[in-house]
Amino acid sequence: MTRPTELPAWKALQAHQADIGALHMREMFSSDGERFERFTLRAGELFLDYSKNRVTDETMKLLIQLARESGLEEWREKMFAGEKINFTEGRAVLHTALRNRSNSPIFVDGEDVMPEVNAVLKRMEKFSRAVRKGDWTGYTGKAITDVVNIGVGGSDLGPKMVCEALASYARADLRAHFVSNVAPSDIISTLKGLDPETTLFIVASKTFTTQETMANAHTAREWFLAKARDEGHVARHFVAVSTNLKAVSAFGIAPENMFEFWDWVGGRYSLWSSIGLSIAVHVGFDHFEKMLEGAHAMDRHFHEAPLKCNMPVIMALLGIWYANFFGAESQAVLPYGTRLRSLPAYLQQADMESNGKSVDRDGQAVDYATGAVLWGGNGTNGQHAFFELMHQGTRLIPADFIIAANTHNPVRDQHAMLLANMFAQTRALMWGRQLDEVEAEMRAQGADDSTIAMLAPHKVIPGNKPSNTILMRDHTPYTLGMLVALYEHKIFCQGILWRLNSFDQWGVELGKQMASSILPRLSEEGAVTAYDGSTNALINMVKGMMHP
Ligand code: G6Q
Repeated sequence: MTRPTELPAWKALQAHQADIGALHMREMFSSDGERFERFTLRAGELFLDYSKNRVTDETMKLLIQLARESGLEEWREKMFAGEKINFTEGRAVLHTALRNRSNSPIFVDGEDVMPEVNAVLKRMEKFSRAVRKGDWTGYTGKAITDVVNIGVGGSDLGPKMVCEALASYARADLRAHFVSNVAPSDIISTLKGLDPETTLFIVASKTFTTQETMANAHTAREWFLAKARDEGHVARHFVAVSTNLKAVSAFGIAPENMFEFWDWVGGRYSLWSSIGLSIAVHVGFDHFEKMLEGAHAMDRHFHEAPLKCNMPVIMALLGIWYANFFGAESQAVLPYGTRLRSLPAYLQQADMESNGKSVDRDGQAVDYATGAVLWGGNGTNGQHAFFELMHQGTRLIPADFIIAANTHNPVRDQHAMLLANMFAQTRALMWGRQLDEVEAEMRAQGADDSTIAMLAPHKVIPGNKPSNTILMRDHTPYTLGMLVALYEHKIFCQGILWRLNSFDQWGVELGKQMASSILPRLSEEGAVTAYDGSTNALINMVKGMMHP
């Protein structure tokens, strides 16, 4: 397999970077009145402005050529067709089937998965409607008021992010909580204030063997039984979402209270499956369905749009341009507003677990950068914290800004302020403030020459910092579905161009294995000697510190 770095387009991009790498976006905008028109695109209800990037027509042409030479279009077909592109685990990658609202057949091992997908959706609908209407009651006949999703990683981050993002659609009398950390304070502080009679637990685990989730689920069960007493009441308060029927039954949850999903749904791509049950209960199944529709619209766009006007493709290519040709090490995601505050954490998993790999599909060590460090936070808060490094630090940090034109909570002109701040940041990052401008401003304010000489260099903002702006009219379940699917496909494209398997996570598995091996050592008699010097010593030290 040809390495990406050996492709003609890669080499051409290297030469091109040497030509235009130092060009300032100020000049690009000044010399081109139509830059915005050419470097923007729409996909359904999402609009992308990528004109504030260090690209020219030639850059985009070469990047598209790189995508072609990497076989992106062929790989895209393979994914949608249900081929087992997650070859290290022998699995198809079909989260797109979960939101396939057109219901066209999708085959895995010769069998159409759509009837099963639809059947589980129907069960989710029935269950979530019953809970919301108060038809599904707790063991004393009271309606459910609190839903606690117990899961971690892919079985937590998605539903949590979506429930927060769609809080405007939720009912105040049906709250959602998320317990993920094995640290006891997580479950204990969540249970405080909850009533076992009106609390429903969703134990969400694809494997149903994850140590943290199982521990939290057992703690929740004990807490529940301390009041309910009778094991027979568990059925009304514990449901499971899993692919592992045997383990679910062993836990004591009856098969009729288990919502299934399948091994072709990766954990970090699972919020569209029954892992989204807490979403359906908290914001309603209709809204959950709208989110699936939005994601499906993005799937179709990704599947059908030509590469040069394909939003996930363009975003992926821009990321590669900076990571591999400018040496950028990270990517910031900056949703403006408060509802999407957990989007960076969600995407951190989606992106870093997928493309944080260093061997290619042939098992060869890569000699080029792969997945960027994804980080971020919501604006305007970030402006008062880490943005300084983006403006004046030594690193190049491409950033995605995300905002809706309208708010669910119109109050005074606060949303206009949010918008103004976001525009100010993307503009300041790109335009900056040059030395002569700083000097002129200081002079106008009456500063003397020596003060100007001393202060001016500190006030220079170099600019030329790239950003994308993703804009939508309203923040709705539909646009949220589109947005999340946009990033999923962006990650897919980058994985293909970097020649990775973006769908396994052996690093995560290793951590799980080691934790299981270490746990019994903590209560074992005598000194631990099984590991390396540091690990042994730390375990033994902690054993000496633990309260009896
Ligand atoms: C996701 C990862 C990982 C996984 C969690 C939880 O792609 O595999 O984050 O989701 O480790 O796993 P379970 O759902 O099996 O408990």
